[in-house]
Amino acid sequence: MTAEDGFAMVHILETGLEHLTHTNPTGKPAIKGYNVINGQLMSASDGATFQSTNPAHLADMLGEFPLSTKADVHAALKAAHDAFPAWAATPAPTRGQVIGNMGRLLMEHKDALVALETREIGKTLKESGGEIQEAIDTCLFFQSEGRRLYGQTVNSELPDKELFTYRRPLGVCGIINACNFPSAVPFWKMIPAIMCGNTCVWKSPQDAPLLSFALARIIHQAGLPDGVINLVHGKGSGAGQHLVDAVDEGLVNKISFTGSTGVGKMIGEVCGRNLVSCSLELGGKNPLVVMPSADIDNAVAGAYWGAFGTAGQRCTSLGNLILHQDIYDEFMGKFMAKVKETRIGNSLVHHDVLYGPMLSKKYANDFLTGIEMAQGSGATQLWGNGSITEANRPDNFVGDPSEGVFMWPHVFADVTEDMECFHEEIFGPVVTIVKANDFEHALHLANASPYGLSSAIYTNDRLEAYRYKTGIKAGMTGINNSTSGAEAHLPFGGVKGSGNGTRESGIWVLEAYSYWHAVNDELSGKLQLAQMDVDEVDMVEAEVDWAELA
Ligand code: UN1
Repeated sequence: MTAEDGFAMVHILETGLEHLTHTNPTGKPAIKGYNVINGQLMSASDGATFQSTNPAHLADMLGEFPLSTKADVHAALKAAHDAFPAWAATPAPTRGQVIGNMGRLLMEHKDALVALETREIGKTLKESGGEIQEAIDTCLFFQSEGRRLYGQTVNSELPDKELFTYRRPLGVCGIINACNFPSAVPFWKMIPAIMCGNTCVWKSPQDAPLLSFALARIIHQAGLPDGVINLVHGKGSGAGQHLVDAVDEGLVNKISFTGSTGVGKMIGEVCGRNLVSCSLELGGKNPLVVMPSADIDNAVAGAYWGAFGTAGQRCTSLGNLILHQDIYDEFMGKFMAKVKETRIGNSLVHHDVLYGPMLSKKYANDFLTGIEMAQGSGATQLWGNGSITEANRPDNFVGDPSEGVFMWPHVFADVTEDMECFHEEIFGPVVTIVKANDFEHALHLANASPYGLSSAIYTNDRLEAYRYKTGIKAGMTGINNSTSGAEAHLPFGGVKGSGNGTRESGIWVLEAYSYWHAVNDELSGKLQLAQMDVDEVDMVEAEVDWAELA
């Protein structure tokens, strides 16, 4: 917190937004963003900041945000720690009421939040709308969970004794999410976390700090007590790393992370050596199989959306498209016709595009490195030409490509299991296509990558669908559907390289943010020993003389 900063130490609800003296070509304001620690607006302890820019229009700067230091992250952890006892003791239905208020406030501000999300990360307005709605649905689902959050009554093996189970909160949760789902995913994590009575330190994604700041304001307006959710901005190796390091210092009881498999493994190691629970939602190389009995037009539509929707920047995006050899030519004819017609551009200006820019320059650079890797693998590049520029633009690009970071859709065919591009996720608009000889081969290929997040099959043969469903190793499977499209009340997560088996969403996520507390109440007024302490308890039937009944 800087002394010269007038806004530092002002409560989040006591002030409006502070505009920077910066002129954007779009005419939209740039704002001064803050960390939110114990309900107070705070700058970084050393005053350092970073900027958020619109990836569809790089000259459009959304605002400046604190580049949080270790001291800032520790201040946020202290606030979360201090707020924990009172929040954990707040009745669950009351916690649910606050969460319900959040959902209703999000509805009220939905249009503005949708436009803001699209301005900050470039996702189409339609998809931003779906994502904000997912955050709302998550709030509405967990509002009523406040009236359940059930434990159990369990029969005792001893008389005059009762057994119970209770869900208890874990404590302070560190929340780290990626910028591709900057509203739904932090809500997937934090809403069940606070429902269970935990408090949070939320590290916003470096490419979506303004939306995160807006969401933090709204959740406080909904009546969330100070310190229950604390927001710190920064870059991954800074604030995010300080939060993970705090696990080693005993200051964090849970980490929930969505991001790359490499970072997820590092977090898993730190949490593992401290016996701290972690939820890890990581990468994917999601397979989609098309069999001869499939409705080919429907399969083309699902594969096209899975590969290129959100510019391929979902962990559930289609990776390996596995086509049965008998329908290969027909499928590819229809698929490539769609790929070549893809409308790309700035969704704030052109509403009918399939996808917009990459999430940021960093994602653009990483994607181009991935494309080079695919080219080096020896696959056949059927379509795509890297970055879109004025001199290198596909037919249906709309607008001025030099304004943002836009990519061609890419298609690589003749991919085989021994190639690096078969195994490695390339985050962006690209699909790798593999030919399968028969169902067994297709299933083998679908299981052959190191990941196990989402998966799909198009078939009208019910036995084939059943064999795929039972034979695939993945956290999620679509039958005659695309690889993406999570729902707020269904468990989301992966196996193998895609995660550590924890789940988000629905009732299942409660396991990730609570522990079971078993309580026994001995009413007999004496020491009764359980069966494990004595040879036998009084459960044995008395000896009956069956002969007397004869
Ligand atoms: C979906 O498309 O099913 O980061 C949602 C991601 C996921 C959300 C995907 N956590 O892409």
